[in-house]
Amino acid sequence: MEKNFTLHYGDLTDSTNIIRLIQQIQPDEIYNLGAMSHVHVSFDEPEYVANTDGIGTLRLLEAIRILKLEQKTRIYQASTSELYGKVQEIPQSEKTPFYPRSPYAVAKMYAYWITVNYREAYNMFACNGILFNHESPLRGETFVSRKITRGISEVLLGLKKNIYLGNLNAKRDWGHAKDYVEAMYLILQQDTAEDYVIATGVTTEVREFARRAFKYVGVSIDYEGTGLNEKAIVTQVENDEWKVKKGDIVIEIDKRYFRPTEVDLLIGDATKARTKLGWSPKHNLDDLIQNMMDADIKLFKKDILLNQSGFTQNRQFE
Ligand code: F7E
Repeated sequence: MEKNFTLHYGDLTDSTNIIRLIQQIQPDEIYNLGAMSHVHVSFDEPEYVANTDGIGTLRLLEAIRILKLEQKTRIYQASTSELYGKVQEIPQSEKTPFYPRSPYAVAKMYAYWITVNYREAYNMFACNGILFNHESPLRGETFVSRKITRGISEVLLGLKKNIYLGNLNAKRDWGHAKDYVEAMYLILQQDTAEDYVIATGVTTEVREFARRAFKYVGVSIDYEGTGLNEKAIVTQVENDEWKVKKGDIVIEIDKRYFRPTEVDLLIGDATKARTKLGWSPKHNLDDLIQNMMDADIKLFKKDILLNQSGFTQNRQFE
């Protein structure tokens, strides 16, 4: 069988490793998605994040230059809507000024500009994709979308009573990761190296994401109370398979999930990607929620079956 995929050990904090790998592989394209990407966690390990997410990008760019691969190897830098932080403009486009609000975003800001600088200084094909939140069933368990779809699945199946969340007011422009990887690929296939915003142009509150995810599985909720006392309460259940009933409290607030500085509102303007790349998302938020809910319900049903047959697994992440 022909082998078309090889894994290598790599570490963005180790220049020697990066240089040796690139020398060995002689890649046509590099997609730098490597990062400590959890915004809240970045407040706890800011130096590590600066090293990996910021200087890590520099190490890749330098490796290409040291190896004289500037004219062969194209590089995509995973930039982020977190750069807009305390937004200076609505919606956010390639021209909107940055105002990062976390050690993660500050590190990514360095990575953004060093990518631009190497493109201009050394004529490298180096591009930033400024991607807004993109999710899928593969999303890490601690990001809010997955925390909600996993949490709801556990609640429905009677594995836990409720979900603890932080700031329900935050608004995000959520897309499906499947669409976004296509955009990354297209960015590196162009004649000229440029930076692009990739977004759906629709923004939704965390509160509404959770409401829609419950709704998809036939459970209606209402929110009551404000601030730390806000709760989501079940008002109707249309599927008697689920172990929830009217009056159950299914979402509560825990202040430890709030960030020292928050990004309140993100909504992207992907006009440039639409016009120049011919890119537009094929999936909307409801498609994404359905895909994630279906996958997580299946996952926990499988866990229950495994547990019943004597296997134990621990999926308790937050
Ligand atoms: O939070 C709020 C939270 O952690 C979204 C990363 O991939 O996308 C991601 O960054 C919002 C925030 O993603 C909880 O305060 C409420 O306002 O899912 P998230 P993020 O911070 O937007 C960008 C594009 C990246 O580049 C990042 O690498 O949801 N929120 N309650 C919560 N967030 C979490 N994690 N957990 C909660 O309980």
